[in-house]
Amino acid sequence: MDYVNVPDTPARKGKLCRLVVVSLGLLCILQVILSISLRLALYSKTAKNLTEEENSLKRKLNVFDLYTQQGWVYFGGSFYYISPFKKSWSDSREDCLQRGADLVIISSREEQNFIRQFRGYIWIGLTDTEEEGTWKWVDGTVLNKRFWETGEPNTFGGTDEDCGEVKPREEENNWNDTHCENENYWICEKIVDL
Ligand code: MMA
Ligand code: CA
Repeated sequence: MDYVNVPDTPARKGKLCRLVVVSLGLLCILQVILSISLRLALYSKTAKNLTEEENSLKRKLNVFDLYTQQGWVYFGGSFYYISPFKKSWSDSREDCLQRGADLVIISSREEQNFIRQFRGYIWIGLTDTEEEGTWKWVDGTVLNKRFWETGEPNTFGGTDEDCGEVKPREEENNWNDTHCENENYWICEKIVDL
C-alpha cells in the first residue's frame, strides 16, 4: 500500500512536462481563436453600421436632389417653394397642398429673415377667417412670433382683411393683413426630416 510514495522517475516527469506544454499550447490557440473571432465580430458590426449610415445619407441626398431639381430651396429643416405667378390666398394654399406642402408658417426670426429675401407681395400661411382678430397659422397654431408692419393688422377701412401677406420692405416687420381674394405670389413650406 505504498504507491503514494511512487518515486518520480524521469519518465513520469517527462509525461507531466508534455501535459503542461500541450495544455499551454492549447490555451494559446484558444486565445488566438477568441481574439480573431472577437475582432471579426467587431469588424462586421462596424461594416454594417457604416453601410446603414451610408444608405441613410444616400436617401437624404436623393430627397434633397428631388426637391432642389423642382425648384425648392432648403432652409433649417424645411424646403420652400416660391410661386412663379400669382393667385388668391385659397388657390395658393390649394397649390401648396397639391405639392404635399402648405403655405409657409413663420416660427422664428431666422425663418422670417429667410423669407424676407423673396421680394414681393407674397402670401404666407396666416389667416383670421375662423375668428376675426385671432390670427392662426394653417396648421391651426396661434402665433408665437409676430412680424406685423407698424399699424398692422388693421382690417383696413373696416374691410375684411383675413389673409396674411409679406410685403417687399427693408424692415424686418413686413406682415400685412389683406383681402384673401387679392392675387399674390405665395411660398409653400414642406417640413422634411433630413
Ligand atoms: C393697403 C392694404 C392694407 C394696408 C394698407 C397700409 C391701402 O390699403 O395693403 O391692407 O393695411 O395698405 O397702408
Ligand atoms: Ca392691412
